[in-house]
Amino acid sequence: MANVVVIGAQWGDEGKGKVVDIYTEFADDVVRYQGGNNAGHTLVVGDQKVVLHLIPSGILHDGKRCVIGNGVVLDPEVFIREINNLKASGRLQDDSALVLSEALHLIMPYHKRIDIAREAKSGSKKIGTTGRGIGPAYEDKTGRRGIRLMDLLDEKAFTRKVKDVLEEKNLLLTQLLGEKPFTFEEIYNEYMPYAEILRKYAADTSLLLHKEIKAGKSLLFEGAQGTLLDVDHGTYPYVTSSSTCSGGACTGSGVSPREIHEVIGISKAYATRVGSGPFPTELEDETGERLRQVGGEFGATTGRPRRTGWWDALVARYAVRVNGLSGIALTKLDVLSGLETVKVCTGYTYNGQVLDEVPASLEIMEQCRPIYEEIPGWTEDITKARTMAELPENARKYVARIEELAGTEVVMVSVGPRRDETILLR
Ligand code: 2SA
Ligand code: GDP
Ligand code: MG
Repeated sequence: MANVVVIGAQWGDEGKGKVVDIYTEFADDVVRYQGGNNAGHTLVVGDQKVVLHLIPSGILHDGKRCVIGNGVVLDPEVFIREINNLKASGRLQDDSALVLSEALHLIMPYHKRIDIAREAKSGSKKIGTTGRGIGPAYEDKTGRRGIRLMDLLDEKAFTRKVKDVLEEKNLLLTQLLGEKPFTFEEIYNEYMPYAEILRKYAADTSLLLHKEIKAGKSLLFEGAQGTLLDVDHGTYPYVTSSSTCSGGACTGSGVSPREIHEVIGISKAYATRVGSGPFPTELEDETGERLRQVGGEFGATTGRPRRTGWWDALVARYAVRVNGLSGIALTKLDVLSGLETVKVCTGYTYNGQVLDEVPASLEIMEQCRPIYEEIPGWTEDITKARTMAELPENARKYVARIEELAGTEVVMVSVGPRRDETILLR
């Protein structure tokens, strides 16, 4: 019985989907607590590839409950599409396996239009968002004008609240962004039918999780995106709008920090980033292209090619610190097979100085240059290794060096996309 938070220790897409899938075996409830359908997990179950954006991957396991907490922003259209797809493939036969917080905020049609229009207008200052309306939905949440699931379930409240915000949204859309406005009727006609589908999934999920804990059940918190994309701790403003770090698991679910026992960070054996923002170890050469092709580094949501680079110890130590990582799951080690040498970044140079911590200032981080240590590579295919002893010596040395530089234990090494292509160390 342990409650575990799994988070991305870099810029997202570390392979959280696969690792969460493995940990799900030991959990009773899987909880998402931040983000929305900007996330994308690709899972390989048997020979089938499953991509999920909103619903926790725990839904692929029988007997697990999946909870979407208050900290998530939910696009009802996408949610309904995911449940329909799951049902069509014979899953989610029991609707009580999926629960939505009635306090979560909804992504509204104007959020998506604003997100896309702002990005189109921002030229070189583009954040590179996923265009799913995530930022504008969180703005309304903190601005106290969001529409929550409980509002959608109460026709009068929904009507009043949407009418209240629409005037301002339409001014923004038409006057500043040069876009079409929305009529109240078009939103009402689209969203009211959603209410009837969503009603059976809605509950007070903080209370439900509290009761699960009291009953001795184990919870698994599934993070989306990664530490450096956190709105507080990431490379602001090149971040997403939610709390992707471990602290977000508590605020985004209504579970107390005293109930969390483990925090596992997922770190890829190299690094990737989607969208704009500083990335000191980025490779814009053949090696970077090789990592992208061999690692299949293309966004699960938008299909965008991901930027690629070497593993960065400063980023790892930062993730250990702000999340309180009790262990690291190192993924995609197999992607490095065949490289003559592998590099890890052990420091940055900035203005003639050596830095050994991620700088708080974006302007400084943008000018940082990496200091590398070279480690000899290996040529063997490692996807069949199930113990450390089965790895080539240089791959073992690489993992040991990462453990040393990050300052926390490596608890799992992933050597392929499949569930069984894993070395479990704890
Ligand atoms: P947004 O849409 O407001 O959250 O975008 C803000 C920044 O956050 C980044 N971001 C992501 N980075 C990596 N992976 C993400 N999810 C998808 C996936 C990515 C995709 O899991 O594969 O398919 O494009 C994700 N979501 C948001 C984004 O690139 C912006 O830099
Ligand atoms: P997430 O957002 O962190 O869940 O990651 P994504 O699903 O967006 O991207 C990770 C991709 O890497 C997926 O296509 C996985 O199937 C794949 N993957 C996960 N672990 C491994 C691994 O150890 N080796 C290889 N080659 N692929 C992996
Ligand atoms: Mg992803």
